[in-house]
Amino acid sequence: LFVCIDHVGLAVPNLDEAIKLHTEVFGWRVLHRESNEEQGVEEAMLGTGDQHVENAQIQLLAPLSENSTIGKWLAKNGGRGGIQQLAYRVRDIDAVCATLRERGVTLLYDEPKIGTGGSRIQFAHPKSTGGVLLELVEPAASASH
Ligand code: CMX
Repeated sequence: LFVCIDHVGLAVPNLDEAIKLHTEVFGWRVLHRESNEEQGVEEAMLGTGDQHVENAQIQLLAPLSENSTIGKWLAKNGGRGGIQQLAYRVRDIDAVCATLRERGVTLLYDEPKIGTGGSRIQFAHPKSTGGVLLELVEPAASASH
Protein backbone atom coordinates (compact mmCIF):
# COMPACT_ATOMS: atom_id res chain seq x y z
CA LEU A 1 0.00 0.00 0.00
CA PHE A 2 2.68 2.48 1.05
CA VAL A 3 5.81 3.50 -0.87
CA CYS A 4 7.76 4.71 2.17
CA ILE A 5 7.57 7.05 5.12
CA ASP A 6 7.15 10.47 3.50
CA HIS A 7 7.77 12.45 6.67
CA VAL A 8 7.26 12.66 10.40
CA GLY A 9 5.26 15.74 11.39
CA LEU A 10 6.31 17.71 14.45
CA ALA A 11 3.97 20.26 16.01
CA VAL A 12 5.94 23.34 17.03
CA PRO A 13 4.85 26.54 18.79
CA ASN A 14 7.12 28.78 16.67
CA LEU A 15 8.25 27.89 13.16
CA ASP A 16 11.33 30.13 12.97
CA GLU A 17 12.67 28.90 16.30
CA ALA A 18 12.04 25.29 15.30
CA ILE A 19 13.78 25.75 11.94
CA LYS A 20 16.76 27.27 13.74
CA LEU A 21 16.97 24.30 16.10
CA HIS A 22 16.62 21.64 13.44
CA THR A 23 19.00 23.27 10.94
CA GLU A 24 21.69 24.80 13.16
CA VAL A 25 21.77 22.15 15.87
CA PHE A 26 20.63 18.98 14.08
CA GLY A 27 21.92 19.77 10.59
CA TRP A 28 18.69 19.41 8.58
CA ARG A 29 18.03 21.77 5.69
CA VAL A 30 14.86 23.55 4.63
CA LEU A 31 13.45 22.09 1.41
CA HIS A 32 10.19 24.01 1.29
CA ARG A 33 8.09 26.40 3.33
CA GLU A 34 4.46 27.48 2.94
CA SER A 35 1.23 28.40 4.69
CA ASN A 36 -1.81 26.19 4.27
CA GLU A 37 -4.88 28.13 5.42
CA GLU A 38 -7.22 25.17 5.03
CA GLN A 39 -5.07 23.07 7.39
CA GLY A 40 -4.42 26.07 9.67
CA VAL A 41 -0.64 25.66 9.50
CA GLU A 42 2.55 27.42 8.62
CA GLU A 43 4.87 24.59 7.71
CA ALA A 44 8.38 23.75 6.62
CA MET A 45 9.63 20.51 5.10
CA LEU A 46 13.18 19.65 6.12
CA GLY A 47 15.50 17.14 4.52
CA THR A 48 18.60 15.34 5.69
CA GLY A 49 21.69 17.49 5.63
CA ASP A 50 23.57 15.52 3.00
CA GLN A 51 22.34 16.89 -0.33
CA HIS A 52 23.24 13.70 -2.14
CA VAL A 53 21.35 11.32 0.14
CA GLU A 54 17.84 12.67 0.65
CA ASN A 55 16.55 9.74 2.59
CA ALA A 56 14.35 11.32 5.22
CA GLN A 57 12.10 14.32 5.80
CA ILE A 58 10.54 15.97 8.81
CA GLN A 59 7.72 18.50 8.62
CA LEU A 60 7.54 21.32 11.15
CA LEU A 61 3.95 22.42 11.74
CA ALA A 62 3.17 25.70 13.50
CA PRO A 63 -0.42 26.83 14.16
CA LEU A 64 -1.95 29.76 12.28
CA SER A 65 -4.45 30.17 15.13
CA GLU A 66 -5.26 28.71 18.55
CA ASN A 67 -8.35 27.02 17.11
CA SER A 68 -6.44 25.22 14.36
CA THR A 69 -5.65 21.50 14.59
CA ILE A 70 -2.05 22.19 15.60
CA GLY A 71 -3.11 24.99 17.97
CA LYS A 72 -5.45 22.58 19.78
CA TRP A 73 -2.82 19.80 19.74
CA LEU A 74 -0.25 22.11 21.36
CA ALA A 75 -2.75 23.28 23.99
CA LYS A 76 -3.54 19.65 24.88
CA ASN A 77 0.16 18.84 25.14
CA GLY A 78 1.17 21.59 27.53
CA GLY A 79 2.17 24.07 24.79
CA ARG A 80 5.27 22.07 23.97
CA GLY A 81 6.05 20.64 20.57
CA GLY A 82 6.09 16.94 19.79
CA ILE A 83 5.33 14.29 17.20
CA GLN A 84 1.86 14.99 15.81
CA GLN A 85 1.69 12.69 12.79
CA LEU A 86 3.35 9.97 10.74
CA ALA A 87 2.97 10.37 6.98
CA TYR A 88 3.16 7.54 4.43
CA ARG A 89 3.80 8.26 0.78
CA VAL A 90 1.47 6.57 -1.71
CA ARG A 91 1.35 6.47 -5.51
CA ASP A 92 -2.42 6.47 -5.95
CA ILE A 93 -4.17 8.02 -2.96
CA ASP A 94 -7.67 7.29 -4.26
CA ALA A 95 -6.90 3.57 -4.56
CA VAL A 96 -5.21 3.43 -1.16
CA CYS A 97 -8.11 5.27 0.49
CA ALA A 98 -10.61 2.85 -1.07
CA THR A 99 -8.62 -0.14 0.20
CA LEU A 100 -8.27 1.28 3.70
CA ARG A 101 -12.01 2.06 3.86
CA GLU A 102 -12.78 -1.50 2.79
CA ARG A 103 -10.56 -2.66 5.65
CA GLY A 104 -12.49 -0.56 8.18
CA VAL A 105 -10.08 2.35 8.64
CA THR A 106 -11.74 5.70 9.40
CA LEU A 107 -10.52 8.41 7.02
CA LEU A 108 -11.15 12.05 7.89
CA TYR A 109 -12.13 13.52 4.53
CA ASP A 110 -14.56 12.34 1.85
CA GLU A 111 -11.98 13.29 -0.76
CA PRO A 112 -8.22 14.03 -0.45
CA LYS A 113 -7.25 17.65 0.18
CA ILE A 114 -4.25 19.71 -0.91
CA GLY A 115 -1.10 19.47 1.22
CA THR A 116 2.53 20.52 1.01
CA GLY A 117 3.80 21.49 -2.42
CA GLY A 118 0.53 20.68 -4.16
CA SER A 119 0.47 17.09 -2.89
CA ARG A 120 -2.86 15.32 -2.25
CA ILE A 121 -3.37 14.31 1.37
CA GLN A 122 -5.76 12.32 3.53
CA PHE A 123 -5.67 11.35 7.21
CA ALA A 124 -6.63 8.20 9.09
CA HIS A 125 -8.12 8.90 12.52
CA PRO A 126 -5.87 7.82 15.41
CA LYS A 127 -8.76 5.78 16.89
CA SER A 128 -8.55 3.40 13.93
CA THR A 129 -4.76 3.21 13.66
CA GLY A 130 -3.67 2.24 17.16
CA GLY A 131 -3.32 5.79 18.40
CA VAL A 132 -1.18 7.41 15.69
CA LEU A 133 -2.47 10.13 13.36
CA LEU A 134 -1.55 8.77 9.92
CA GLU A 135 -1.30 11.02 6.90
CA LEU A 136 -1.31 9.66 3.35
CA VAL A 137 0.61 11.78 0.82
CA GLU A 138 0.50 11.49 -2.95
CA PRO A 139 3.24 13.91 -4.06
CA ALA A 140 2.46 16.41 -6.82
CA ALA A 141 3.36 15.06 -10.25
CA SER A 142 6.09 17.72 -10.52
CA ALA A 143 7.72 16.78 -7.19
CA SER A 144 11.23 15.42 -7.59
CA HIS A 145 10.61 12.43 -5.33
N1 CMX B 1 -2.06 11.83 17.31
C1 CMX B 1 -2.62 10.85 18.06
N2 CMX B 1 -3.80 10.97 18.70
C2 CMX B 1 -4.45 12.14 18.56
C3 CMX B 1 -3.95 13.21 17.79
C4 CMX B 1 -2.69 13.02 17.16
N3 CMX B 1 -2.15 13.99 16.43
N4 CMX B 1 -4.82 14.23 17.83
C5 CMX B 1 -5.86 13.83 18.59
N5 CMX B 1 -5.63 12.58 19.04
C6 CMX B 1 -6.50 11.76 19.88
C7 CMX B 1 -6.91 12.53 21.13
O1 CMX B 1 -5.96 12.31 22.16
C8 CMX B 1 -8.25 11.95 21.45
O2 CMX B 1 -8.12 10.76 22.14
P1 CMX B 1 -9.04 10.50 23.43
O3 CMX B 1 -10.46 10.58 22.92
O4 CMX B 1 -8.64 9.14 23.89
O5 CMX B 1 -8.72 11.62 24.37
C9 CMX B 1 -8.82 11.61 20.06
O6 CMX B 1 -7.70 11.54 19.17
C10 CMX B 1 -9.77 12.66 19.54
O7 CMX B 1 -9.19 13.86 19.86
P2 CMX B 1 -10.03 15.17 19.84
O8 CMX B 1 -9.30 16.14 20.68
O9 CMX B 1 -11.45 14.96 20.15
O10 CMX B 1 -9.98 15.55 18.34
P3 CMX B 1 -9.17 16.67 17.74
O11 CMX B 1 -10.09 17.84 17.66
O12 CMX B 1 -7.86 16.83 18.40
O13 CMX B 1 -8.92 16.13 16.27
C11 CMX B 1 -8.11 14.87 14.50
C12 CMX B 1 -8.23 14.95 16.02
C13 CMX B 1 -7.36 13.63 14.14
C14 CMX B 1 -9.51 14.83 13.90
C15 CMX B 1 -7.35 16.16 14.05
O14 CMX B 1 -6.05 16.12 14.55
C16 CMX B 1 -7.27 16.32 12.55
O15 CMX B 1 -8.21 16.73 11.90
N6 CMX B 1 -6.10 15.96 11.95
C17 CMX B 1 -5.90 16.01 10.49
C18 CMX B 1 -5.48 17.36 9.99
C19 CMX B 1 -4.17 17.81 10.53
O16 CMX B 1 -3.52 17.18 11.34
N7 CMX B 1 -3.74 19.00 10.02
C20 CMX B 1 -2.50 19.62 10.42
C21 CMX B 1 -1.35 19.13 9.61
C22 CMX B 1 -1.45 19.57 8.15
C23 CMX B 1 -0.50 18.85 7.25
O17 CMX B 1 0.09 17.83 7.62
O18 CMX B 1 -0.35 19.29 6.09
